[in-house]
Amino acid sequence: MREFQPSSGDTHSRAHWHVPVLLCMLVSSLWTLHLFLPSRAATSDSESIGLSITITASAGSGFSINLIAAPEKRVPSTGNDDTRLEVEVRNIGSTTPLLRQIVRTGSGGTFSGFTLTGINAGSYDITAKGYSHLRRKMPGVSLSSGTTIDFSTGGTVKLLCGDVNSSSGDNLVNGIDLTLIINDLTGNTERYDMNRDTVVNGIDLTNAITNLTETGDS
Ligand SMILES: [Ca+2]
Ligand SMILES: [Ca+2]
Repeated sequence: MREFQPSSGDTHSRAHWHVPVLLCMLVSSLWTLHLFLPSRAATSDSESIGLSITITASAGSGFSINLIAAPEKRVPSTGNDDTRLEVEVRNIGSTTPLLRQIVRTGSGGTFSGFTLTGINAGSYDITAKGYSHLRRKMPGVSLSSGTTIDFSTGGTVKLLCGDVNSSSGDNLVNGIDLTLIINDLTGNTERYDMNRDTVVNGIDLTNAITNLTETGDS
């Protein structure tokens, strides 16, 4: 028997058959790569996204001023002016505070180093309200580092007493305030002790009645 040997013609025929098949496989692979790989344009777009610059307007870093406020009816009338003082800084003509802060003034009615955080030096309305007193506003004052704001105008103007309701008062003296004082007669609640002689009595009630229906600056 003769063992089968491929002729040279068979070899040529098989190679001839393989060429188009390999070409088809190559085209198919390239097409698959095109579908699943991101296009060049898409890659460029991705690279351009994510580069942004944020510019934030900077608020003032703040500065400190000094305050003077004198509550009325204190006995003695000097060296007895300490109070819980609520201070607001506002844009001129506005009643919305840019800053509200409560401080405790000393016996001379002064507070040094009141810091206006986040506010630039300039002109503002500034208000002060005592713990038992109506608000006083100093309109359009120039504030900068070291400024002293004297709510007593050299000791000639005092904060009116008698507003003792709610946490900070309602800036009005009326029957609600009088009732609170009456209910503490013979007591020693600091807020009802208008003259600050450590006892709440008829003198404190009379001081509040003097200002009945008075309202403070808005
Ligand atoms: Ca009141
Ligand atoms: Ca008293």
